Amino acid sequence: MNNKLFIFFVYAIIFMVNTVVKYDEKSIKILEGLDAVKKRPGMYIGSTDKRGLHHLVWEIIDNGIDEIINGYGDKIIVTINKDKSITISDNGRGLPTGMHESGRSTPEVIYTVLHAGGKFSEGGYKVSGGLHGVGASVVNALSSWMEVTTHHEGEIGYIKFHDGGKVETPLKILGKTNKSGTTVTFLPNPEVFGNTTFSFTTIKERMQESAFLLSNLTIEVHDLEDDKHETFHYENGLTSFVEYINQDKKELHKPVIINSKKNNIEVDIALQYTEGYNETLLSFVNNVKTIDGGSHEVGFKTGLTKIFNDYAKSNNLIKSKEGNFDGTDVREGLTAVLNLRIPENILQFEGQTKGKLGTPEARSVVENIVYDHMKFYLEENREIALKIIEKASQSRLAREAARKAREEARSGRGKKKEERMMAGKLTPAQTKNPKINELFIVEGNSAGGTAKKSRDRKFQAILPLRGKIINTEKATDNDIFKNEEINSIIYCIGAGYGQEFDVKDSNYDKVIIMTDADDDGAHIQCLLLTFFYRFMRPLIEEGKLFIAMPPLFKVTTPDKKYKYFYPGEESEMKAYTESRSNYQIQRYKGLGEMNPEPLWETTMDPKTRNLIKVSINDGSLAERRVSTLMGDQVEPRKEWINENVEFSLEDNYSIN
Ligand code: 1YM
Repeated sequence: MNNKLFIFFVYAIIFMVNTVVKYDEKSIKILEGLDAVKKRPGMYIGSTDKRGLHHLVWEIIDNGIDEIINGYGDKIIVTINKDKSITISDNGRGLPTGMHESGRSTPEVIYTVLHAGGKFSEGGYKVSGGLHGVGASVVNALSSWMEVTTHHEGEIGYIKFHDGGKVETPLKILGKTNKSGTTVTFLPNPEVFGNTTFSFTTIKERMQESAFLLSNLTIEVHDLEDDKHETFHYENGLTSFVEYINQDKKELHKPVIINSKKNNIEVDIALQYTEGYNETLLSFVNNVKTIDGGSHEVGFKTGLTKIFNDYAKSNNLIKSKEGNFDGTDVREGLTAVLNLRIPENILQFEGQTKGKLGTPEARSVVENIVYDHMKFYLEENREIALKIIEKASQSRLAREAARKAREEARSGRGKKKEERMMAGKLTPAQTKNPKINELFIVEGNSAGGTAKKSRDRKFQAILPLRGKIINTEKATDNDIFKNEEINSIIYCIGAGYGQEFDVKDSNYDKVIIMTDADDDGAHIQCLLLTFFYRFMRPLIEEGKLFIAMPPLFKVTTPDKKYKYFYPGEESEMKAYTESRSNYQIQRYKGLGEMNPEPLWETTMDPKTRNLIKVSINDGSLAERRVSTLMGDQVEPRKEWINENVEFSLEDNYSIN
């Protein structure tokens, strides 16, 4: 070999070694990045429960939706597969298949480098705010395997990963195509997620919401395991959204549409008043739901309150001695959806889950737009204006009457005989400490009797309910407040109800619903939850409403050892009994049949009991769910129950 050739070889080897070393360093870094995700999944996706599991799906879907928002493509398909994996595809441009400067293919980089978001091209579109945009690589890191297929500029590219992001098949070109788009399939790692079953309902509801917000988008959702399919497409966007929320209610007018732009903030609003009393306000910013509201909602409320007061005054509809409408008066029966587009440079999300808009400008922008638009609308539509003002006046009257009644009840004056009787059913706690006291609402007198014997009388009060309480979703206010059981509850809690409810006045730190572990008990729970949701919602929002979990079985062995089993633990009990030769099973048919000690130990003793905290994950869904489950129409209820009720106990009872 001549010298030149030798030197060339030496250089070639040095070059190769260098490249390999660099490549390895990079790959180690990448794996370290993904390892961090595996070690602390919660930091990246919030949690590893059902919510976290679905977060993976939103992450991938959001990438597809971003592509469509940018004007590429108009369709997303989500398919839950039989093997528990999930496939998401869009018909956008497809992922580029070229090599990245690191020597890896672009799809490999997107799916293995943490925070490879921010997209590729300069001036590319904005990544959605909130929890989103943590990157497709996080999903890969938490998956047993993931496959990505891209149809891009005439070529089909394919890459596969396994074990949380290790490349199994590097990007290869499978052939030619005249389509474009991206398809991603992944199987969540069962070691990370306790439960890896995707919920068709959860996905479907979220996709429907996206379809309402993006009127050119079509979304299909399929569940191949249960053979369920839905397609969403709403040309009328937010208008359809509001009509959908109000579908079981009586509306006062056609939805009002507001679309305007100020200081670079684009505001879309649809609103519609109904004959009912509930307020539903939903808001989104850059297509991300702002569950905890924020400056835009504040602006919306202020603008609305101002315009109705100004309109009523200038049209002599408020007498000066009557005082102004407050916000809740002008929002009674209102359904409104806000959707804002805010440029990235002034976009701020706040709060623990980043569900609250911080951007201060949004407040005045929305307030002014709402004020101006509604002023024009009310002047143009006098009849509708009068109907809404009438409703607000009624609300103000009711509010004032309730306030007076509450003041009287507090001062003990005007306490009626019936009220004293109702309170007579209550077995109060010995001390009166609202910071620690607990109220057990118990089904039936016999269960009430056991509960009375079981309780710690110092701080636990027992209120037995005689029969089933009235369905507050279906009944008129008049019937509701004639109902004795409802009155007892309101009276015992002592903090008012409805708009006048003030959680600070509650006599109890915890209100605990304690029913039998059977169908009847579940029904009573439902009725009580509906009541609390409608009339004492802050009690739920403040985390003060609970459901007790009495056991269903007690298994005792000859050595006098025993163990309790709860609804849904049938298989655990089977395993327990099968591992023992001699045992006795006791089935509790109801709380009334239990002895005081076991009831105390399993269900009432704060040290040993398990309580389910009732929470509202998502206001609009809760609203729809309560309407569906407790309202007039039978069909939607049947459908929902058939689709969703597994008749087993879940660890978190949330209205979501
Ligand atoms: C089913 C999931 O990811 N679609 C998708 C993603 C991307 C592009 C197109 C795209 C973007 C750009 C140029 C650009 C990208 N996402 C990322 C990242 N669907 C799905 N469709 N060409 C194609 O922004 O300039 C990078 S490209 F990093 F955000 F994941």
